[in-house]
Amino acid sequence: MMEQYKNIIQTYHLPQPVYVTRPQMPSLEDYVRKLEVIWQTHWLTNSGPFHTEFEKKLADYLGIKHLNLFVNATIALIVALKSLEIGEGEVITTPFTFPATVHVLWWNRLTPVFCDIEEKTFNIDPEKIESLITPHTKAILPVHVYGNPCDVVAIQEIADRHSLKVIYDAAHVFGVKLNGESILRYGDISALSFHATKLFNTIEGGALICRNNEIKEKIRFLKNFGIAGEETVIGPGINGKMNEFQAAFGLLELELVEREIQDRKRLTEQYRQGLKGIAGICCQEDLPGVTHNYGYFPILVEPTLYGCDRNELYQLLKKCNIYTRKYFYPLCSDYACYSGLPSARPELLPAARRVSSQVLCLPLYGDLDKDVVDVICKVVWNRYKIKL
Ligand code: T4K
Repeated sequence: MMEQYKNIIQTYHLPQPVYVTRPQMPSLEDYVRKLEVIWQTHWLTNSGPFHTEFEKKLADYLGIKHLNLFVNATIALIVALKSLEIGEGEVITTPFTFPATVHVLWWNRLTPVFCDIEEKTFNIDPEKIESLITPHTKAILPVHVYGNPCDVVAIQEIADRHSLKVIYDAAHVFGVKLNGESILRYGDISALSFHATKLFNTIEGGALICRNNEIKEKIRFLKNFGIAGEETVIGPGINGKMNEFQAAFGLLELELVEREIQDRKRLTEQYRQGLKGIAGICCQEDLPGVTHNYGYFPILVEPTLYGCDRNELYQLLKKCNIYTRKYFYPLCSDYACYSGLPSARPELLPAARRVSSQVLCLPLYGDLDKDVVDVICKVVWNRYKIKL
């Protein structure tokens, strides 16, 4: 297969590997200054001074009120479901996501019910939700995939009609706004991820955003073993705390994130321009009313128009030292642990199947060289020209 690509590989092979992302990091000097404070105080975790400062500054930056920091988004989502006391039953979610979204249901003894997605945003399709609701349905768990907001209004209307909770997997929407307001204001709870591969990172990390102080307090106990005082445990909890090293990192990242978003925006525009006119390569556009964060750059590869399928393009780019990712392939509904569920039947999820088989996330991060973006676009173009 690669024989016909010899010329492309020879011309465009990059000397250094380029990965789908590269974490933004503060300057080492700045971080060392924070570490010196930790070395003086010996306060390493359990709501230390950096944790307190970061929690407040982060909530201010995001324009929301009630926020709890977490060690990562997965534990945060497990706690979110516990905090709403929805008990056992079914939760409607998307198969087009990272495994964590669905696994947190398993940890809560809840059964996932997979709903198909919208072709345009790759998010759960509100028009398909209602027919999946049964007397056992407890909640909806949508994901704002790649930072594109779900149809939050339609989802809330359905939830209200059927008295369901809404928990957003908001791992990708750091800083995203809808009509000038944070997207994190929607739903009962939203969970952010600050994993190293995210636009905004604290090495590992996450946060829950909820609607009121009562739930915020409940979450605070749940993430700290249920401890309310030296001699008081008010219920079963877990250890979901963010430590001081993560919080200190996060404080410095907050100063850099606006610049990171602007750099990614510029590169996104360059990609869109560079790939324009290639039949069978489809890029996502900005959505009306949305302030995007440019966390990912996904394309869809339609094989009959483009001339080869997504997997072949992935391999070709890899030969050029360009490591793209198939986020999210396979679908969660195809994992052995979930494929036996009635809602996992392939014919019920046609849009998710198509997107999952065609999607490819191209490298995107603030200090990605614009010449590299140019090379990536040229590889995609040159593969297309073989077909012409
Ligand atoms: N919900 C959704 C919708 C999510 O996308 C995620 C996480 C979660 C929930 C759970 O959040 P957390 O519990 O993690 O907070 C990565 C991340 O590990 C994962 O956090 C993320 N989603 C997912 C989309 O991407 P992998 O398996 O692709 O990671 P990995 O290690 O292959 O990294 C990708 C590339 O990034 C590497 O090829 C090189 C680069 N990289 C990675 C790391 C870790 C670096 O340059 N430096 C690094 O330190 O899952």
